[in-house]
Amino acid sequence: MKFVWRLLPISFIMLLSGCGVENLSALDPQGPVAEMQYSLIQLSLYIMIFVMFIVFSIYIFVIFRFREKPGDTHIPKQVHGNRTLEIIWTTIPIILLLMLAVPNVMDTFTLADTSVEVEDGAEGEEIDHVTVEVTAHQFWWEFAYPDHDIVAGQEMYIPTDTRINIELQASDVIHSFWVPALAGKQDNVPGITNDMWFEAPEEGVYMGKCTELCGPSHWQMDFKVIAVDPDTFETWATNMAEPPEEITDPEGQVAVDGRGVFEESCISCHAIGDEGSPTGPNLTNYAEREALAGYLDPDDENLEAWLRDPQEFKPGNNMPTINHDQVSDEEMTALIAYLNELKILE
Ligand code: HEC
Ligand SMILES: [Cu+2]
Repeated sequence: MKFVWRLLPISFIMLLSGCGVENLSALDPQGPVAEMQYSLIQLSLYIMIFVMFIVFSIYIFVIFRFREKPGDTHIPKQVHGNRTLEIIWTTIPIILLLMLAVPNVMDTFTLADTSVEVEDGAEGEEIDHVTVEVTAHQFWWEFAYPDHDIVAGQEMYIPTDTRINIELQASDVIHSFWVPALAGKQDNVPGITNDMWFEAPEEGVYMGKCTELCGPSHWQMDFKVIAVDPDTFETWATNMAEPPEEITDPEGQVAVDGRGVFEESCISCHAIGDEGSPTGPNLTNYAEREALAGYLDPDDENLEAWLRDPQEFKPGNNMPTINHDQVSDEEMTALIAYLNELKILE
């Protein structure tokens, strides 16, 4: 029995932290924005615990101290209209609210400030930054980098220790952008641009989610933020703009055939580099994806199953079924070999 009691707080912590999934926790903050938000959560939590402690102590004390005893007809002294008490219990909440309000308002301004000029003496100095325009679609994410003139799908590469200014947009319905370990959520609203920023101090994969119910496949609208060192980021950005042309696979010819299939059936919706349409996710670095369609293991089997029947995996998404009349089994093998060649790093 004792053992069960000991498990209770542990299971509670696991519930709070999203069952221990790495990097999907606001309680393991990474970078200045998440840390600021976490410390605000802590501040209000501690103030609440303090208030609860005082109130419950008085409550329990009063229950025992002033309960009716046998034969007791005495009515306790009434305090209605007692000025000293009124002043005390008005002042204490005011102080507590100020303790909450001052850091909250100050941090709110810091968090809302996506300008890149820091006042340093008389001359404004520019913060090292990257701007990313995040457009949410049913049910995938588009990341455009206006300074680099590139567009990426599903996975947002960022340099470490650099301010990432985010401009949130949506193409269809309201979505919400949330990378719990890096920053609080903010909505993607059609026709409106919402700003936010964050910084990732460490290299790694940070999981992201859409947190606004946006349709039947809302729950699979996952994405990743991949933080790499600034040099790798520059290589990535350069190669995204001009992906390597040559196919290195020993079975190169198959992949070359696959490129033909791609140009016939897919390029009307998917771009490689800047060639093709932005209707679907950009596939320039498809073979480096952590996940297929946001949440599937990106192996050949899943890829083929996805292409043959995308609705099976994400009901209501906008990728059409690729049937056998359009792409034969042989062409499918070639197409998959080509997609597996789409690497731009290393
Ligand atoms: C009519 C437009 C359209 C056509 C044609 C199309 N796709 Fe797609 N594709 C999409 C859309 C939209 C998505 C995003 C689906 C989602 O996740 O909601 C997608 C998703 C994908 C994904 C998953 C992307 C990722 O980042 O995980 C792959 C891979 C893919 N398509 C490959 C292909 C291939 C290969 C072809 C050609 C045989 C093709 N698509 C044809 C629109 C299209
Ligand atoms: Cu969504």
